[in-house]
Amino acid sequence: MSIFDKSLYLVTDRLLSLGRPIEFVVEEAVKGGVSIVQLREKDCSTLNFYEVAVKLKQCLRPYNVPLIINDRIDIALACDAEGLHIGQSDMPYSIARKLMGKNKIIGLSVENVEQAEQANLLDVDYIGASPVFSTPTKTDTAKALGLDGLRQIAKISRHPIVGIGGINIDNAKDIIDAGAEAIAVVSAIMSAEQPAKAAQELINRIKL
Ligand code: TZP
Ligand code: MG
Repeated sequence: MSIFDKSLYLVTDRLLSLGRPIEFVVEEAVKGGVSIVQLREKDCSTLNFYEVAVKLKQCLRPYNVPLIINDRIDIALACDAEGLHIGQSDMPYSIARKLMGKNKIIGLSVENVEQAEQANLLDVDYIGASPVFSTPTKTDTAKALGLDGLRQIAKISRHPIVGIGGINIDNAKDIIDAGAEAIAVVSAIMSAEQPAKAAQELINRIKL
């Protein structure tokens, strides 16, 4: 069974954590059933990014939950993260694989069917279908795929698919039914009053 099989993937955003430390929200979310965590930082120093990554790595180890670093391969290597997530304009996959090694997880965002076809030529561990729905959390995205776009990608992709963008308790199951193995959320957990409960409810919904 793949680690992406009907899993709940949390992507962090420090601005959406209601003032709580990222590691607090992440640990609560993991207690609620999150099984993969991506540290995504947009506006902090390298030192701060590295320090949060090390803290998260320590916090996730007892739960056996992999830490994926968004974009910054230097941070992923420095904290010995389990994986790296790259977008279409980030480090090319072949270089990322060479630097990370064959045992690490590498995920690649795809925004349309053509990019998913290209990803079929690469040994990425998963693709992130992005964004499924438009979302205020990230506005500089490609056009939303919608469930139809996600279905088209699922039809042709040989990789496990993680859906991201605008996913919440009401549409979580639709994402799995459209062919994704996992759902990735930011605000549905980072901004939840009770992140553990929010995670548990999402998991219950997708495991149906
Ligand atoms: N990549 C595509 S959409 C997105 C990212 C990081 C943000 C998703 O945030 P939310 O709050 O789950 O809609
Ligand atoms: Mg990126």
